[in-house]
Amino acid sequence: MKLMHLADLHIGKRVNGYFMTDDQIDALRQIESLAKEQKVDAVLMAGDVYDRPVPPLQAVNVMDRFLTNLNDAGIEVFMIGGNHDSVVRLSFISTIAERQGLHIARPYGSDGPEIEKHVLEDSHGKLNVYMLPFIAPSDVRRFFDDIELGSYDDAAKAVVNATNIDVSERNVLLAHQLVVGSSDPERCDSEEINIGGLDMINASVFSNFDYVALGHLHSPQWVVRNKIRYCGSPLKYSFSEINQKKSISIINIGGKGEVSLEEHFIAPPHEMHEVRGTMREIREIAKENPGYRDSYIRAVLTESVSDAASKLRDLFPYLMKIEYEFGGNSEGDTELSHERLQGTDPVGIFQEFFAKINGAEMSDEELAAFKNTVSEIPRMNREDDDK
Ligand SMILES: [Mn+2]
Repeated sequence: MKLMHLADLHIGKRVNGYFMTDDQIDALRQIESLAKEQKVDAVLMAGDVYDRPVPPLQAVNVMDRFLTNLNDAGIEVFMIGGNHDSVVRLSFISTIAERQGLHIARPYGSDGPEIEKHVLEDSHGKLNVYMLPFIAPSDVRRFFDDIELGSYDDAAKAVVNATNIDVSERNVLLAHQLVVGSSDPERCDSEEINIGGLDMINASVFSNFDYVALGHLHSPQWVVRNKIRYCGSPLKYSFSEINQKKSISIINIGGKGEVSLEEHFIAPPHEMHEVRGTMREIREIAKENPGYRDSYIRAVLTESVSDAASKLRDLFPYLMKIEYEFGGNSEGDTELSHERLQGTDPVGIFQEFFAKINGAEMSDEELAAFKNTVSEIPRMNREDDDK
């Protein structure tokens, strides 16, 4: 069985004010040709199909075209919603779509506590495809009154345990969560940061699956080699991804436990680069790199320049961002980096912030009120999505 694993398309996304839709149309065309050329049996789309719960019209049209073309080519599609999608909206009409070979995951819990399952078949027998759209503990609690579900890890464990998985058959799961194996994941700025790592799920929760097709992290990477993978986003969605090599993952599944990866590369219509220096140095860089005229550029000026935007735009028509770095006042001082946020709990970070702003520590009462609010956030996020 040949499965193309996609995720984090974020159709309709805007990066630094630029709508990426034309780039996305181009990328999807390349993906489509690759799927046909490689004769994949199915495409797995592991969440963040759109960039927002209510995507713009053009984004919906782009997705409609992509899915129709795959369907015309006889390629089945399995799709789940990510934290950016409205799972409810996405799965509208999924019962009818299913008859066409387009399987869109219903919200978790639509048919009880088990993960939604579909069955494919080839010469090796059955291949079960499980689909788990993005879940927070608050989405699953109602099924597990007797279990304390404090973390995303608890929630995922409960959901997997509630699902009857025949380990003698081949099992594939689509999920959109932060799954962590033995080493630290590679992260970037276009992902949503969840302070304190509350959303972390241990890879061992998914040990009964032969392959887990993940979405959420935008850099292609294995969580567990040949078993659990983030395919990454097909395009770069922030300047922190300049050095990432995006790819398209095609997964070959032979008999039970036989999983291998083919990585394919697509050419983005516009590359992404950073230039840094004085105006004179940047002119030099532009001369040495003619390709930068077609690239998205972040320019970091190390001196004050009058009318910098129009001067830079002459050099780089796709200029996305201008930053200044001089006088020791770099942007890094005011931003919380991934490194600083990792391993610190949200309460601790807020206490630090509160003390800095107010010049005094929080009272016990204020602390209790804040903790209470933090525990409500996952629920509030879900309600936001449903608006
Ligand atoms: Mn994403």
